[in-house]
Amino acid sequence: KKINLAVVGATGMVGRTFLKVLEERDFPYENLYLFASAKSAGEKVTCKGIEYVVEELTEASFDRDIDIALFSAGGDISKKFAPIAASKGVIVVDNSSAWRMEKDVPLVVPEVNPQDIQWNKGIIANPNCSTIQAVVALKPLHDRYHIKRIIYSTYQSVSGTGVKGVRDLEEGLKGNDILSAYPHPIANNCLPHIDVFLENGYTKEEMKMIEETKKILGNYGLKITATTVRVPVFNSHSESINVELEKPFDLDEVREILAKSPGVVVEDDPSSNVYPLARRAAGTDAVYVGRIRRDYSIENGLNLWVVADNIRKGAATNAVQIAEIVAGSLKK
Ligand code: 11C
Repeated sequence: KKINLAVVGATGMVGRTFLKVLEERDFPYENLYLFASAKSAGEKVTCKGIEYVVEELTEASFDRDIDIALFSAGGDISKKFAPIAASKGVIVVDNSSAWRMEKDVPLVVPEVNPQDIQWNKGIIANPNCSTIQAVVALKPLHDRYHIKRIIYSTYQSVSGTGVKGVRDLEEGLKGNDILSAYPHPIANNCLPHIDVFLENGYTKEEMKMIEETKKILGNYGLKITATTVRVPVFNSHSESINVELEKPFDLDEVREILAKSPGVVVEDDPSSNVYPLARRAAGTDAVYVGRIRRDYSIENGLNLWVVADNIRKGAATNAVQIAEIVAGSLKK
């Protein structure tokens, strides 16, 4: 069954990756409509060998027969246009943070909580990139051993900031420290500062990881803390994840469980220098897990190193996977 699909924010970094992923996965759409701001309207982009002209997003954009819309045009656009689209019968898969914590909006990672898609009321939220890769790795362990506490420490690439972050690093590596994306040079630096600082001393990125993890795992009693750091890497976020499990575990069994889990690739052979690497994860859709070892400082403590491409699995691919499930459930 073919459906009509729209992409909002089609010319942005995630938007272009949507088109690449739709093509790679041969998403079964009949018609594709591409929208962006007035500034980008008129640009031509290609998907599945067909050239499309990007249209300006307006309130009338969804008056056509559109079944699903992938949004990645920032929180303000989503706040305004996702309800308009939903009111016209479109199911929105929104990559911004605008709707994620709303009670009647499912927050979905298909490998973790696909069942939550069912109770959508027209908007389904795609989680933050750093949360997505973490929960893909943690969910199978939560199911088997039950997680009590999580400590996230992240090493996040500049593509998470968008084109400005990428340019700041490119220029910085040439010795030209422009500060268009960050308050300090990113080249040869680590900034313990992603998104804005909140009153509690955490950054918004840290609180997103904490709150989104609880919602996706459906466990608001989980104890979680996070430190998120921007590092001079172009693509892929890396995360050190320390977890305290309720039940005792066997390390070989942990490796086996992870290796069998959908979306996970275990790369864990330290004696041969094999562990997940940002450069190798870039351009792929898997969540790589390695450095699997005990935390001897507590009972049932476990350490993991988790890496994934933040623009693909962390954004575009995850949204397209959600859209595939929605498309499968739509009847015309
Ligand atoms: C970053 N995680 O790496 C952010 C980007 O809420 O979708 C994605 C922000 C979001 O800077």
